[in-house]
Amino acid sequence: MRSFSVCVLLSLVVAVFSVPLAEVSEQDQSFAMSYLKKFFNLTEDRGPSVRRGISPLNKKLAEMQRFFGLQITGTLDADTLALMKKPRCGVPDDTAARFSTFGNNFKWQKNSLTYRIENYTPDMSVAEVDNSIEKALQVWAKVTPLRFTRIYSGTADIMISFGRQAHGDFYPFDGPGNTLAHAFAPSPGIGGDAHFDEDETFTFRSNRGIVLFIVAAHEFGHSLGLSHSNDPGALMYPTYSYRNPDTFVLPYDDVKGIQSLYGECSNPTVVHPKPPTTPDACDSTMVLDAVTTLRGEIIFFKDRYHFFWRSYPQSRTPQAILISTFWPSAPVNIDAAYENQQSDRMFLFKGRQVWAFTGIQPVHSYPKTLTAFGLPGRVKKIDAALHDVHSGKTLFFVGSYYYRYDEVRKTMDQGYPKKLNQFFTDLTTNVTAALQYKGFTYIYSGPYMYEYNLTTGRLYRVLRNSHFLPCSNF
Ligand SMILES: *[C@@H]1O[C@H](CO)[C@@H](O)[C@H](O)[C@H]1NC(C)=O
Ligand SMILES: *[C@@H]1O[C@H](CO)[C@@H](O)[C@H](O)[C@H]1NC(C)=O
Ligand SMILES: *[C@@H]1O[C@H](CO)[C@@H](O)[C@H](O)[C@H]1NC(C)=O
Ligand SMILES: [Ca+2]
Ligand SMILES: [Zn+2]
Ligand SMILES: [Zn+2]
Repeated sequence: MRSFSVCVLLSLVVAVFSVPLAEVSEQDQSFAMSYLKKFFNLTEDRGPSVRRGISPLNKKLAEMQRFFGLQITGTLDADTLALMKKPRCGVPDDTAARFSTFGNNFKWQKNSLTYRIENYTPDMSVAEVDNSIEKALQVWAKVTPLRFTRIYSGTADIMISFGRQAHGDFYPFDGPGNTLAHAFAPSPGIGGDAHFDEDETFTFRSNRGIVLFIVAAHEFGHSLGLSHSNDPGALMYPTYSYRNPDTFVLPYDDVKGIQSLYGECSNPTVVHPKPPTTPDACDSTMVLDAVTTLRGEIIFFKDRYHFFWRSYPQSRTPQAILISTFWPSAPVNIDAAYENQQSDRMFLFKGRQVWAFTGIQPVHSYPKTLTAFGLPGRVKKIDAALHDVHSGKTLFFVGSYYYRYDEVRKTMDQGYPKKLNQFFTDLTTNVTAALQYKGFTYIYSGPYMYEYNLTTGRLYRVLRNSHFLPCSNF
């Protein structure tokens, strides 16, 4: 069983901004049970923990919550259920941290491997499928001595096929949603093979379906001997997220994982882009891209990721989540963000464009240009934005100036831009992010955050960027 891996993608319903469940429906209960049986080895037998009053179910829930960085309650709360319903791969989650492998017994004993595409999905053109598969294998070849040769007949090391329901092994697919694909770890016979569920809608690069390249690259990770990582930025993370295939670079954690099995690239003269690492929310030197409230929570943006601050009674380690997990159409490396609570919209800015979302739903007619949004044409990008609930005005920070926008009249206020240090005294560098929370105004500049009263301009405190996060480093 350890050599076998299944990729399951549960329906794309994501309940992000959820409240604790008042009661869990019977359906959700049994859904959670089968999830834990499948991925966390929940067994029916009555172990010694039952006598101590902790049910195996609560223990497994806690184990799962620890793996995903959720608050460890040991109960089926809303966040836990939402995560269970997210698209994911079906390999049981090894509770070891970061990358893990199936062990040295499950790796190829050669560096030259063959693959064969046995059939095609009608969702995409033949050329698109060929390209997706080839590119997905090259993801791994680029960082290892592994080389892949395509064959058109006979048995390849990696046999690739599309099928629905029962398709010739003991692991039938399940119709649209849920199981997406599965792959078998290195071994003779079925080992290395990857099967894709024909009942899914695969796409070449659109975020409106399942990007075949991303799923194939993840599956081939299993075909080569990797199991799951709990690094949320890793390709081998259990849940599926849309990623742009044109800019995809294998993350650092996966590079370390595959190189632990096969060693480094044998051709080091080829320069590859630096593998992305996942930012640590508690790094005291981190400069955030943007910060905003969203329905009572605070979201911090950094690179391709966001972190949440939630009003939990208990603290937990903040976990980086890919921006695309919740907002597939949103940009990465954003400039600024703010929330207008009255219209229930979150705005994200990058370059000359602005995107709008209600919760996780994109707002029609966006993205817009900054000019269409009401900013003067000379503004090429903004550094930060914050919405003042009290006055209903939004402040835009641009270099050493700031603008004030009237959300009702949809125009900039007269007399702006103003010099930043005329009002926000003590700010010596440009603003990197801004936030209003519980009446206080927070201006982020580099790794610091300045706490102001927006009525009086009085500076109260200078704090670390991680002030709102449950970090123990300040
Ligand atoms: C699953 O749990 C059973 C019973 O607790 C145990 O015997 C078995 O080794 C576990 N399997 C894995 C793969 O951890
Ligand atoms: C601050 O903003 C101004 C205007 O956009 C720019 O010229 C300057 O380089 C920025 N300074 C820093 C330290 O980023
Ligand atoms: C800001 O200053 C005004 C005027 O002194 C005061 O009424 C208000 O309570 C202050 N706001 C905060 C958040 O302390
Ligand atoms: Ca399916
Ligand atoms: Zn997987
Ligand atoms: Zn199969």
